[in-house]
Amino acid sequence: MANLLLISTILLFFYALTCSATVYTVGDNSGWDISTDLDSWSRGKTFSVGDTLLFQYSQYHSVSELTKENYKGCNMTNALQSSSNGNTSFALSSPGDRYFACGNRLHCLGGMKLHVNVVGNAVASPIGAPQAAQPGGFNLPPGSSRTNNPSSSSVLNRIRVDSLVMAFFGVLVILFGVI
Ligand SMILES: *[C@@H]1O[C@H](CO)[C@@H](O)[C@H](O)[C@H]1NC(C)=O
Ligand SMILES: *[C@@H]1O[C@H](CO)[C@@H](O)[C@H](O)[C@H]1NC(C)=O
Ligand SMILES: [Cu+2]
Repeated sequence: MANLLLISTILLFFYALTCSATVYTVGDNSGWDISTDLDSWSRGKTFSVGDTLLFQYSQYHSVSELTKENYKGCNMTNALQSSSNGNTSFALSSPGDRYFACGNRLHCLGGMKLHVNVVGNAVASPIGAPQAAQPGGFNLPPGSSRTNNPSSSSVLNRIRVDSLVMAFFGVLVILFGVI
C-alpha cells in the first residue's frame, strides 16, 4: 500500500513537473535593457513549447519580434510583432527559433537582442527531441542515437506521453480500488 502511494505520488509529481509552463522574465531582475547581458541570461535555459517570455522595460525601449534575417542586421522594418507597453509577453507556442530585439536600432546593434530556440514538449527523454532536427546544429558525439527525423521522434514522444499518462491513471485506479 505504501509502495503504491509512493509510486503514485512520484508519478503525479513528475506529471505536474513536465506539464508546467514556465514564465521567463527576460533578464530577470535587470529586465529587458541595454545593460543586461542577454546572452548569459539565456545560456543554459531550455525554452519549451507552452513557456512564455515576459519582457519588462522602461519607456526608452520596446520589443519587436523579427525574422532571422532582419534580426541579424537589426533591421526593424516589417517586424512580425511589436510592443512598447513596458510589460510584454510572448507565448512560445510552437517549436523553432524566435528572434527579438529592441525597436531602437542602436540598442539592437548594442546587443539588446535575444534569440531563443523553442523545443518541443519535454515530457519525453531528450533523446530524439525535436531540437536535434535543426540544420547546422551541434555535432553529435560518436555513437549518439539522436535522430534527425522529426516525424519519427514526435511519434516517439507521443507514445511516451501516452504511456506516462496511462501509467498515472492506472495507478490511480489501483489505489482507489484498494482503498
Ligand atoms: C530590411 O528588411 C526589408 C525586408 O524586411 C528589406 O526590404 C530591406 O532592404 C532591409 N534593409 C536593409 C538596410 O537591409
Ligand atoms: C506584466 O504582465 C504579466 C503577464 O502578462 C502580469 O502577470 C503582470 O501582472 C504584469 N505586470 C504589470 C506591472 O503590469
Ligand atoms: Cu532599447
